[in-house]
Amino acid sequence: MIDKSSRVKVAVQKSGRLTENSLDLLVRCGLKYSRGKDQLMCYGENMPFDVLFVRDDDIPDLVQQDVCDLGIVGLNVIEEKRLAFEARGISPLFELLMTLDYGRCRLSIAVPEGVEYKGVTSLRGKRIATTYPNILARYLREHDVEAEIVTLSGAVEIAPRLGRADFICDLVSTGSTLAANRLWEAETILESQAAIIATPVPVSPEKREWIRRLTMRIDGVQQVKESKYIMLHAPRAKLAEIRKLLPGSEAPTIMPLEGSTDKVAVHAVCRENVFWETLESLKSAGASAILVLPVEKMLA
Ligand code: PRT
Ligand code: ZN
Repeated sequence: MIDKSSRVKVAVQKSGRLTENSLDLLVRCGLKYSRGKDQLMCYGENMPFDVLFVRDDDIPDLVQQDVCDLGIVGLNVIEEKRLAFEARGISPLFELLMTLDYGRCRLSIAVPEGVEYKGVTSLRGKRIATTYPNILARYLREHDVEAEIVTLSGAVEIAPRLGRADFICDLVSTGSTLAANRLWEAETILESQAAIIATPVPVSPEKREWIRRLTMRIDGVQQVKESKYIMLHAPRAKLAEIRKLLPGSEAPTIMPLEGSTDKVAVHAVCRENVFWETLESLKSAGASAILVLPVEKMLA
């Protein structure tokens, strides 16, 4: 019988933009899991972590109410809920543990083509449609602008065409949805990415230790993602030039090549992505037998 109270419950978006990356991250941190029959939970087989699948908007509430110990969700949702909880005088609030390197987008105010806009003051007395009323209200307050916030649950981008609002405030990543709806991005009010939040209720020492280990592993996973291991042969005379071309690398290992006096082997960990252009520059500088390998794990 598994003791459920010592297991860390993590809320993850059931099906959406954050689902695949979040599960992938947990797997990279070493979690092996089996999916429950109802598909609502995953049970960790080798680590005491269980995953609960829910709508992203419910994640801050589940963590705040200590139903889940951790939750993975966008900063946009976290911030909106935090402001709503604060307005209701709820404390202590869930804790932001760390940000993650995916789910990037921004919450922006957008203006319909042909509508005059001369900066934030143009919003004065106008209607702005959004699904983020609290973040928008804070922004307007900070800019000393009074406007009417029209809170919608979705399809914000069509509100101006339907005559329900003058402007909108919505998430943007590539900007193509705005363009398709003949809107342009005027102000960014929040930069967002996925993040982990933790329950405001103190957890047992065992759980705390597992949460610490998870965040350490996530740090490691995020560091190696861009890292590459480069191996190449270099003419001794060109070594200085070639070393300068290796992106984000510390001191490389330099080894003699059997039967060659003028060439050496160079091995280096590069902490930035290695593009084709870099390989071409290395080759032009005299490097040969260039090999780029992914780094699987790293513990500094
Ligand atoms: O069903 P559930 O409620 O769980 O999912 P959801 O539909 O509310 O959320 P989902 O899956 O769309 O997004 C989950 C999270 O991903 C968001 O809360 C953000 O943190 C993050 N994210 C990153 C985005 C985007 N990029 C994004 N582009 N969320 C939404 N969008 C939408 C945006 O609202 C707009 O409609 O995509 C459209 C704009 O995209 P571009 O590329 O055309 O600019
Ligand atoms: Zn949602």
